[in-house]
Amino acid sequence: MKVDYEQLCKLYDDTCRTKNVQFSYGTAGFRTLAKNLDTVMFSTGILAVLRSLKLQGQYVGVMITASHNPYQDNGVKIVEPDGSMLLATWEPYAMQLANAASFATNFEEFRVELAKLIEHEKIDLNTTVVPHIVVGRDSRESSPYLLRCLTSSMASVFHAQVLDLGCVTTPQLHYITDLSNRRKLEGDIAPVATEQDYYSFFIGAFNELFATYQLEKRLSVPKLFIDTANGIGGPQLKKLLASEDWDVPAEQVEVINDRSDVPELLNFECGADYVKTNQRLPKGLSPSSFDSLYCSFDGDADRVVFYYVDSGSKFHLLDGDKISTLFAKFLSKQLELAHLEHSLKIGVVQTAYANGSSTAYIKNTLHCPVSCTKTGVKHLHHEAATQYDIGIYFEANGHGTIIFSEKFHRTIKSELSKSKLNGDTLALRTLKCFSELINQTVGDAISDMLAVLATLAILKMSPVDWDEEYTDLPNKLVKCIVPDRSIFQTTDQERKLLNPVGLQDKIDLVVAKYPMGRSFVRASGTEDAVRVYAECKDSSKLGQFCDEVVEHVKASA
Ligand code: G16
Repeated sequence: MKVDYEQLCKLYDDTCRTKNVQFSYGTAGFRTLAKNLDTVMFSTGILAVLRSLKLQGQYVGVMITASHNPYQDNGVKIVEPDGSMLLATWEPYAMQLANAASFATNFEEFRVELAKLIEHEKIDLNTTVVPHIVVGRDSRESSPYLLRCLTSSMASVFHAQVLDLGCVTTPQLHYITDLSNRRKLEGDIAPVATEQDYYSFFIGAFNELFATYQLEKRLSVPKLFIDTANGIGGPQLKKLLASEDWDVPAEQVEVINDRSDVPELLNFECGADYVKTNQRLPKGLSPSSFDSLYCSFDGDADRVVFYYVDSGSKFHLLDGDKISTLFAKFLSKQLELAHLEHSLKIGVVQTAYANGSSTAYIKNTLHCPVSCTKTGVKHLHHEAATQYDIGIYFEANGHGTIIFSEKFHRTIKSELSKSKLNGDTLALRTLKCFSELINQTVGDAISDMLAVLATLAILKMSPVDWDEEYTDLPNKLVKCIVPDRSIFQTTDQERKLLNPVGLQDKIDLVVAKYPMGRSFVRASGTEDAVRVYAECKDSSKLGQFCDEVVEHVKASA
């Protein structure tokens, strides 16, 4: 490959307008005001190409999104060839390269830093390998311009082949990256993966699960309302609902907050983050129908939370904890029915935000192991994939999926071949279908929603039955704006503060006053804020409890 440095220099000068800003690769990649992202996009495009070269030209994904953030923000993250998040050891490179572009006074200085990275990773630029990149973006107004900053050097300087998916959800980008690589392995003539593959695959798995139980293709609730946060989830979900193979009656599903064409409406008083944080209905919904089920996606459709309203007009949230407990209950039972409970290990992964009641329910009622990791699906995903054969992970905010191990697939295949001779295969077939219905690459609002709907239908559970499995402790999440959030450093999976010194002791004293009290403080990795979480037994004391912690945070900041 002949790298055209003259061209790279020109693009650097034209593109990198944001200078002398320190960038960090946070919970979900780079994320900040869209107008400050040109430089980061430029460097991230180069890094994605280097990652692909390092991996012998496999497809590497890049998604332009700021997910739940307000419409003025944007962001970017890199996806590994298997659809997982960028390898942790490459995150520092992403930062180094972005900051080199930001602080360099000329192209030569940037080129020196780039050369160091190439040498450090022993990437051979004199290769015949062609880098392959898949790019996608959510519905934000700033995304087309940022896409140009991102991709400008890919083909013209590094001779990369770029597959531009246009507007897609984040999980679609992850899924298509993974599928493109699997197809590439099968031979060069294999067609590149498309959005249509995504719809066909997940609808197919949903239909098969219903067929396995000989269930009529109807939802178990009279109606499902889906709030798509005025983001990219709206149009993409509608494509799924319009697919030939989707045959749930149209009158059972209504998509609301689907104005992805009005940029300012994105995540505004709607969507998963709004509903979870405020514990109330989103804009556009009134509690008209008490036997309906509702759900909300976030701006790029990688999170989902459910809810319903009871006959007394009370709002009930069925968040990520409730989703993971529903799946844990269902899949544990299937393992038992298949007599595999001793050979395959099922477990749940949570973060500090998980409601204390959910953790107790998983341990004491379901008798499943529970792990706790830091916030950020990359941490949960890793734990789920390495510790369990069925690793269920959900953040309370609705971001999660289930990872099925190689051993799981081998075991199910072999048991299914044996049981053909012995008769009852229902539980085995259920486990197999479920492992296909759940997006294996990343948390996915659409796939998670289908899996919840199928589970409720099979178990014949209403939203009330689901909710009544355990009762959440009253809880509150507050965003606290401080001058410098980087001083808030944590330990113990973010459950305790190390810095500012002395603040944790003050929080502990507050917590001790409230029965079943728990509180923690951490800096957000996606917004310029510190998050304060509190839960306790008595809902009438919760506000005061949270306020006391917030006061200490503000005084220490
Ligand atoms: C991202 C991450 C999630 C995380 C959330 C909030 O979600 O993918 O794992 O829970 O940010 O993170 P923080 O509290 O650090 O701001 P999304 O949906 O915004 O991509």
